[in-house]
Amino acid sequence: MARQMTGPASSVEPQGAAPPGPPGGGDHQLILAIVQDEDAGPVIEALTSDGFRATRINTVGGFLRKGNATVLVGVERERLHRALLIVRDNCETRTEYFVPTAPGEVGEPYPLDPIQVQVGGATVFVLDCERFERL
Ligand code: 2BA
Repeated sequence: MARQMTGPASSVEPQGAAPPGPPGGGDHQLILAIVQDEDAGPVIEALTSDGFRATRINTVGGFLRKGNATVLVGVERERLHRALLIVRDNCETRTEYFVPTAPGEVGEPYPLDPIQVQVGGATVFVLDCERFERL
């Protein structure tokens, strides 16, 4: 099951004891964090300095069509909170502008007024890991 976390810092506060893992004994979770390009380096550096392993995939946002980064972090359940704090603390909210277009009379699209959007900090999904192995 995926849990999306955006917005307030309280989202990453511990909610009591860690919930039990899924049947079958999976004790790992997979964090899938979509971050802005500018934040990806600091996020990965901070994670690895704290003993986490992380993978960066260069991705593109569907709305702005701008490059961003998806950071995958496999974590033991009891270290999930720490990893989420690191992601949150290394991602900024930034203002971007999106210029929509409308079809023109001669086929050439023409630009409309720019739309301002707030991007980030991070869009985070946490998935239960059915199985984790290093082969
Ligand atoms: P984009 O899809 O390029 O979206 C960039 C920002 O544009 C979003 O920031 C949001 O502020 C705005 N935006 C997105 N879709 C919109 C819409 N239909 N109408 C108006 N404004 C819209 P964030 O929410 O911080 O998202 C940053 C990036 O995270 C997204 O880049 C996308 O790559 C990813 N993302 C966000 N929510 C997602 C979701 N539910 N599933 C998968 N990826 C998601």
